Amino acid sequence: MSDFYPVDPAFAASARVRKDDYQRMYARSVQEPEAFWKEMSGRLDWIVPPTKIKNVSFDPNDLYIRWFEDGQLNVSANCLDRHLADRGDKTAIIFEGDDPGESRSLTYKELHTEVCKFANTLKNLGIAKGDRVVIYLPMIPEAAVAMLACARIGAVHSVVFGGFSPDSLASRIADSGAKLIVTADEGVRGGKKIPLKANVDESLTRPHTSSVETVVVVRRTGSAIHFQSPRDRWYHTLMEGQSETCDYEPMNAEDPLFTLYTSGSTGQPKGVLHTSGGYLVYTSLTHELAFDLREDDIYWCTADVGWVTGHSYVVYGPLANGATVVMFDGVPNYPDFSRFWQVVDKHKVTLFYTAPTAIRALMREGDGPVKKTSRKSLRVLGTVGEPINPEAWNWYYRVVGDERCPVVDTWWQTETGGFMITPLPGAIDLKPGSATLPFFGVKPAIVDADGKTQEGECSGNLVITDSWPGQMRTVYGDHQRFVDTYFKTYPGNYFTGDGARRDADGYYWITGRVDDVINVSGHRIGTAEVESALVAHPKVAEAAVVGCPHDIKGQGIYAFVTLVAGETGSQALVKELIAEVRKEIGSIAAPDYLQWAPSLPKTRSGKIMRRILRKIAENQPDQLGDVSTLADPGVVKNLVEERLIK
Ligand code: 6R9
Repeated sequence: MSDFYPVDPAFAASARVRKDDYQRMYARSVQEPEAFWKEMSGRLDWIVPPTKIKNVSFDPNDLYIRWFEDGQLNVSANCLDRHLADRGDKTAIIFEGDDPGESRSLTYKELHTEVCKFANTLKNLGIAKGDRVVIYLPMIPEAAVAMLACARIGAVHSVVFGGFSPDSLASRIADSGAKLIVTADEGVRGGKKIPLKANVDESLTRPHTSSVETVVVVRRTGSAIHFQSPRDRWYHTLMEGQSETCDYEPMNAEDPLFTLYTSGSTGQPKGVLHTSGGYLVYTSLTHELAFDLREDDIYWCTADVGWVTGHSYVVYGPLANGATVVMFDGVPNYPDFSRFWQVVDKHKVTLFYTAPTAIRALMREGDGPVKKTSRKSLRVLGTVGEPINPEAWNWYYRVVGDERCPVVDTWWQTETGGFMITPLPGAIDLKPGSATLPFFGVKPAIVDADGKTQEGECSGNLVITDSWPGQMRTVYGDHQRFVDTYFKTYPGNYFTGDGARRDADGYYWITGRVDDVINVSGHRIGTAEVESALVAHPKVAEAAVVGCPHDIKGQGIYAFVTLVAGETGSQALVKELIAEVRKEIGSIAAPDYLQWAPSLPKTRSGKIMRRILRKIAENQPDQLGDVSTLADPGVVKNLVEERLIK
């Protein structure tokens, strides 16, 4: 197992960015950000080109972030219309269904037509610029159509992952005040049906969801569903007879494009708001350079559109670049563990982008399912979502890529819009487990707990010291929360919530979240959300949730639960509580371990000491650290003895 892979000279020879380009362009991007980003903004078609490039203050008392603020553009026009002349007949989307027998594709011309028809549909249903639309769909082309149709008319979409429960969906509807929902009768994943429309029906019985006037339903499986007139409308019926053209709305660069809800350390998920100009410049540029995109590439990102990776690197970045994108509505192990590689061979995929959790799950099945496929079309492999362990990295490189394809480990967040620290495959030597060096315009720094900047080789908390165009602009409806969450901890800096180490070569190694967020299979779960789902049960007095090591998921969820006086824990109650979390949030948040806690370790001021619980869940009882500040140190002894991972 090697820990260093220099850039392959043959790859570099024709790469978009080589070593000396990287150094030169990076230096320019941070020394002259205005000039650099003005030039980069030229990659888009602007209705009114921007003259004001950057206008930013990270001062928590006077925070504003504006990029290209006097420019006007339309994101959907940039993803579609401008390609029609040269790429009209080029494939935009290759759809691959859960069932290997199901695939179809749309050219840029066809996608443009669909988007125009759906944009007209939305307008006819009374949706106008600034209105919010919730999208709760499987990974089908209609998801991209709905997103781009919103962008075309200036409506703000909020995509909700199809795995979220009716309650989670309801809270997102309530927070966004959406007027319309786009959903499907059902989804299908790994051969199993997901009752999307029934979930929508249920969510709309919850409080504060009465803003919804219309539910548009895509027919995916054809199963019988409940239809409520006049609220519910079929997508295919609405689309009949719609005009195939639709003028796009001129949008200011800083007009909202979408909100996407993501978990933080406290409270309910936040609506991360991204705007139009900076976001598209940033996602398209990062996509082009990190994957070394060519005109004839077939690009496949396995992420669901319900996550930011699906927004930036299934839909907006790649389509703005005129790329051919595979949209996959299945799972890695259905019908069998070869599926990813069968799809690669079927569609001659050249650029492949997935998550460490999928790589680890496939690695566990051995080399056989990979080796029976060709994969010779592959050129670049990517990973995202969580730190990748060097063993999985090497397997991905050696077995999947046949030691031929550079692996780009892209570190970024919902909040950052696009890649922040990532290799550029023709320019940056690789070290398995490191996301390597910052992208253009990104200024990372590592600070200690007091905010003191560390120099050279060091470890600590990762901050970004200046703005980049893809940065989120606010928390929807709660600007103060945006300021408090990201800019108060280390004033003058954006705080990422991640820990990192920098080595002697200046490479960054992300060590994971330093806040109360658990990264389960690359998905962020707030401990507070799981705790509130648990305490909602009448038998639960108190709950504390922490992360624990998990071979496949990276991190698992470990819950400590204190029952109300008089109740005793049983296996049946464990099951019931886990089911409760599933119902309240969704399966991804279901605890892997649930330990009964007669009481929880607390400080004298009553704060739960999670540091201690984390060590217990990590099976490191000898590293509990200082327990002298505990109100009752005896509490810990019982929890250690009864721990579930030994
Ligand atoms: C894009 C996305 C963000 C959190 C982030 C970090 C972790 C993502 C990573 C990574 C190490 C990588 N993360 N990519 N950690 N190496 N290449 O995943 O967004 O869902 O908001 O999660 O994921 O902890 O802070 P999001």
